[in-house]
Amino acid sequence: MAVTDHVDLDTFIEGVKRRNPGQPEFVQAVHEVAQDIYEFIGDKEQYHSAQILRRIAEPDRVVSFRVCWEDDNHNIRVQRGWRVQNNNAIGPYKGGIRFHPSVTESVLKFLAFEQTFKNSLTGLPMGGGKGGSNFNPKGKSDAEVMRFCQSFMTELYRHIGPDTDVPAGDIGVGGREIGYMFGQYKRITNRWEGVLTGKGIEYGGSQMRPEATGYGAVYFLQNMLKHQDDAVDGKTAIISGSGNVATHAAEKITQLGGKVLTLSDSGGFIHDPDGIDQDKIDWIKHLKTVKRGRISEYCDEFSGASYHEGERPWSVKADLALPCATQNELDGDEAKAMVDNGVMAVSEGANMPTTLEGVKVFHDAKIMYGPGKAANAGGVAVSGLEMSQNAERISWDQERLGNMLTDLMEGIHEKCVEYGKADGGYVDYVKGANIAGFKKVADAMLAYGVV
Ligand code: NDP
Ligand code: 2IT
Repeated sequence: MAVTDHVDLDTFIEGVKRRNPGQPEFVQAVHEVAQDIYEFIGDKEQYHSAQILRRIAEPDRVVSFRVCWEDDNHNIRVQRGWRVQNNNAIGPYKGGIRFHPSVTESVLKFLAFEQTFKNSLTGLPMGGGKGGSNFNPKGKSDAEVMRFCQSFMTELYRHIGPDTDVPAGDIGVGGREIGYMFGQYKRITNRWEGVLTGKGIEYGGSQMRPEATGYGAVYFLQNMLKHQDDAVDGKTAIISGSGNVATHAAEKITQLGGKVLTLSDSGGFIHDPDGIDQDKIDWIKHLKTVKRGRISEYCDEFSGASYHEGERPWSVKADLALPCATQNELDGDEAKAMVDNGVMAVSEGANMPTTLEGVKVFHDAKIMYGPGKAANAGGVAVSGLEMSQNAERISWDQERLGNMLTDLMEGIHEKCVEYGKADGGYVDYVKGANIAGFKKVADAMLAYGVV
């Protein structure tokens, strides 16, 4: 293979920007990874000459399609759907589906890119993908959501399959939506197969999948603290979001003896100085998944709590922080306020919730900072186990899956420490996750030659 001229990091990023105009989230995610990968590949000529990073940062394919559906008032509505298949070097494309009005091709490309590294870190054979639509499920009836999901799957089904691409849930896609989409796939193909994960227990879902991302983010936090001879017990935590990931993160923090002070949604955050205990978490789960209400309603139910409209929870003083809502929900100024307030560890349940400036603040302050691609990998890891159970046509019990999840998160933490340890006991978890995730994918790509 010919030795190519190495482009430097700045030139590489300029190229990414030029090739992806109007896609800031995608450029941001590639930038964050490229900084560490450039350092790692340094003089390793094989990665340069095979253009590995350039190839991982160019999705294998992006499928975009029209999704028509009829609302309850008989209006015909038109949405856009996508599936980004980023890389399948180490396994079938794997990653969630997001339904949210903010979904764009840029958002899904960043998520599919991140997913490639995250899935590699789990050690399971899964490539990276992501899909979704700008459909807004808020305020829609069950029947409308069903018709939308069926229409979405009527196009998506031809691009996916249990050995090709296995989607799952993400923002706006939970058990209800997975049920509608799986039902439509089965109906069109006449095949019952593990084509989606996050399914209901009655039809091939895995124990622990609903809990896995939030619990996993807390296990990652626990591992970071343990590495510094510390623990969750007795500490306070600020958490954003109030969906699947946030409520399960809150549950595990509480179980480990921590006190959760905040949760949020896109309208604002609630602050409960008495702590959001298990009864309150159960009430929120019901509010969000059954009543489909707003987090502000918490203050009508529980006295002593306050609602802060249009604000994010990062100004509340606490020991631990878990951003579990969405991308770029924590900026440089907020990160600085957190560090000044004494936050000692951050574990990201969401994908890329911290801006590049925020990451730099955490890094410079040398606090424990677990990036999403490592800290929230428990969800997709249990999805991988759901795929294995479906392929074998068996179901493992909750205890077994619970143990597998804790082991997987410990393994991911170890890999981050291996590649991210620095002087004075500090661990750069971003660097560790990026390099460990990259290496496996890159070496598989080298084995395939130029494909
Ligand atoms: P849910 O739809 O269950 O919950 C999303 C939560 O985030 C809601 O509280 C929502 O508030 C809030 N939110 C969404 N968009 C915004 C926004 N633009 N600004 C402020 N708040 C917002 O999704 P999940 O809990 O599944 O996902 C949360 C995060 O975790 C995402 O980043 C997702 O990619 C990531 N993740 C999820 C995994 C999973 O297994 N589900 C796995 C790994 C990562 P509102 O109700 O107002 O919309
Ligand atoms: O971001 C993620 O890792 C997810 N939304 C879960 C993906 C999956 O395939 O379970």
